[in-house]
Amino acid sequence: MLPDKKIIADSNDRLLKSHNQHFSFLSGNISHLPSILDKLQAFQVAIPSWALGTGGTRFGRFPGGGEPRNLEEKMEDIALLHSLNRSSGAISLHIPWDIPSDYSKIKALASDYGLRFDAMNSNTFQDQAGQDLSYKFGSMQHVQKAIRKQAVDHNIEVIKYGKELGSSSLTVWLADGSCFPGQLNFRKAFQNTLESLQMVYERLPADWKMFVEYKAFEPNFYSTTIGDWGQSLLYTSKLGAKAFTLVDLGHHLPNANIEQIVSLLLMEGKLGGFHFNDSKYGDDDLTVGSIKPYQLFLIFNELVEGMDARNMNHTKDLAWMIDASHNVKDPLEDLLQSVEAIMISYAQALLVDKVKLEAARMENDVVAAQEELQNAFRTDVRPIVAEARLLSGGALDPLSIYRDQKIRQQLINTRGSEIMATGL
Ligand code: RM4
Ligand code: MN
Ligand code: MN
Repeated sequence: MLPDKKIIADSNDRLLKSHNQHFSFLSGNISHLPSILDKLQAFQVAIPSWALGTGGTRFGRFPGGGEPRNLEEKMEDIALLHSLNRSSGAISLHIPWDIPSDYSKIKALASDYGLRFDAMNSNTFQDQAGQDLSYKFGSMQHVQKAIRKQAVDHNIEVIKYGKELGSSSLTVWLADGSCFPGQLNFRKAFQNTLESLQMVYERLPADWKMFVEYKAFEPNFYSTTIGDWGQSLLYTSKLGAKAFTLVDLGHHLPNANIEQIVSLLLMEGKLGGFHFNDSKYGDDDLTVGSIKPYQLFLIFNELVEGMDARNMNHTKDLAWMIDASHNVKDPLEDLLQSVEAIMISYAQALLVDKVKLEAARMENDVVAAQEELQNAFRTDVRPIVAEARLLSGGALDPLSIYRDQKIRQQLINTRGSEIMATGL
């Protein structure tokens, strides 16, 4: 289903004149444009294997047809996105939703498509068919050792799959916590979880990283055992140098200052992974940039600043993943929009004049500091992002090709309209 190179080239030809006008209008004023374009071209964000199907809520799920029937077809969908935007060249697998059956076949397919295996995700928030013990009252925190061991063993198995595929990181997100006061001894829950994480950490290959993701609430509504960045940082500090905190945008209480959180985690060398989505209320998993684009820009500004302060490589030194759901949109269109929003915010963050901003701060010139950030945010950088795509062999307008080629209909024709992809 990958669009022919000629289709992309023809579409670009049609749009080129107008694109060039917009791009040259912008480019005259930006001195470090070549470096921005290089960074945009290098930047890749992983697509999780569960995001290719129509998501759902706990009330219902309305599959849109043509969903991938297996891991191979999920990879085909990501390759399709990547061929259009050249920025989604990685896949993040969720186990057991997407256990690879034939490693060499899956690896060969990934290399054909130019995809990398990013972080592996374990799942101890659901019970699977045939599973011995239930996670109803938690997994790594559980009062029963046998259940904790089952969760640990599962994570060790996930590492094994990842090693076979060439991944080099494990993301642990736990739904563990309590729904009612009195249900849990917080200290024991923490200690059990730490001990379980340590058992997994011991089995981490030397060149691997482990990401500990936090979330404020849901599915537990009174306490979450890894509920915020402070708790995650406690675990990752105690675990060791290969353990890092993972920030998921939707996992905070309303109005949390996420940009400050990422800044401090980077300062400590403890930010390892980042999940993109957007939300109005909680873990809504809406399209990136659809609700609070200014916040996304402010976060990106701190990410860039904090990574530069530590000489980190923007592309390789953090694991970037989209973590969103698609209840009412075609998932592939939604993912194209998400990647575009990420690239826009990243480009805007690269526009900020750090020297001027710092000078304004030193003078306590609050107005100048705000102006510097908002000048960048209010610049329409879409022609820069499109130029980077063009230079990488992608499409000037990915979404229009997807629509003009009626790709969803083609997918329905080959895969059928009744399929529900594995995932949430
Ligand atoms: C959780 C969390 C994890 C994701 C699962 C599916 O809310 O964000 O990162 O893997 O959802
Ligand atoms: Mn997440
Ligand atoms: Mn989430």
